[in-house]
Amino acid sequence: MAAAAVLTFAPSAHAADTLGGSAAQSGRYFGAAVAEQHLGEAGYESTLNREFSSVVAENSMKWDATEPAPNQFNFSAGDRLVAYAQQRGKTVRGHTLVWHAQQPGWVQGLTGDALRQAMRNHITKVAGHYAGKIDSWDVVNEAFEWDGSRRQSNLQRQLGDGWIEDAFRTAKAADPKAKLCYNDYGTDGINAKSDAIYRMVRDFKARGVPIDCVGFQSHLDYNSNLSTYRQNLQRFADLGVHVQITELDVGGWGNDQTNVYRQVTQACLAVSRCNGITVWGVTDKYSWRSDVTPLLFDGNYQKKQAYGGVLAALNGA
Ligand code: 9MR
Repeated sequence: MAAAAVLTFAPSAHAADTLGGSAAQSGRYFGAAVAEQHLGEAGYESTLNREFSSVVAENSMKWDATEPAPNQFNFSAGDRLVAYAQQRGKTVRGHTLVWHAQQPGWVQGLTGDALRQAMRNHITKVAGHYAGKIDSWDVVNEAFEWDGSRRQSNLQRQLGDGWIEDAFRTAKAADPKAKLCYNDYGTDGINAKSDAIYRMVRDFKARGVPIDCVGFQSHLDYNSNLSTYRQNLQRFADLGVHVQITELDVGGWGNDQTNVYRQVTQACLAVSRCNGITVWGVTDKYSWRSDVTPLLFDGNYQKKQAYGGVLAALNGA
């Protein structure tokens, strides 16, 4: 009889000293949104390479970028990022297959079945192109309003409630291995919007619609109230999906952001199915909210105070 294999892990002498390394201690990733045009800038690349274990394209995998004309695909920028990540052992999130914003003009004019076929073809071709290379896909992005109703996008108006389910089933067929996520903002606690998404995910799980994860964008401010943030993550996790913090940034408006960054990190660590955190950019200077300096590195790639708070939280302090 073979002896039971005993795996021993050398206890780490000291806590890890990068975001990615520290998150890995609990099996999680710590990622950043990347705009490929900044690759090549020394500080950008060295910070990305040192600190982050996952990347997501800030814009280049969106519909307008990948399918500028009907059934004509351009994967060049996305491919560059995927190759960059693979060469450095980083995982890739895919963002995003279907969204009401950043649709190419030709999609905005489609109605009825033509829009349905265009959506399915887009998902099939894009998820198919990257199949096997994406850890998690944001299949559908931002389909709900604050009050929990469906956003009245062209997809919703033309296709009715079933379009989200249709998108997930199509993505599953195109890339059976990726985790398939629903992603949204304003879901930073228990509220009407997160309630509605919760009901959708519960219904999908009950009916076998393929959904594996929910992304919580978490575009926050230094004084955001996060009193039900962890509880909200946990209730989704309890449905049997992974939860991920997907676009974290914290507007500082001149104030220290450590407290909110720390709370978000600790909430993810407290939920076993929260398997990763992504911040929405590497440096304040290229952030979509650069005026409120919301990221962990300043414009000179210096670590901000909040960086220390996140690192300490990841290391269990
Ligand atoms: O950061 C992105 C910015 O560069 C784009 O101009 C913008 C276009 O809509 O999208 C930003 O990213 C968004 C993300 O794709 C979805 N959630 C909200 C993000 C911030 O607007």
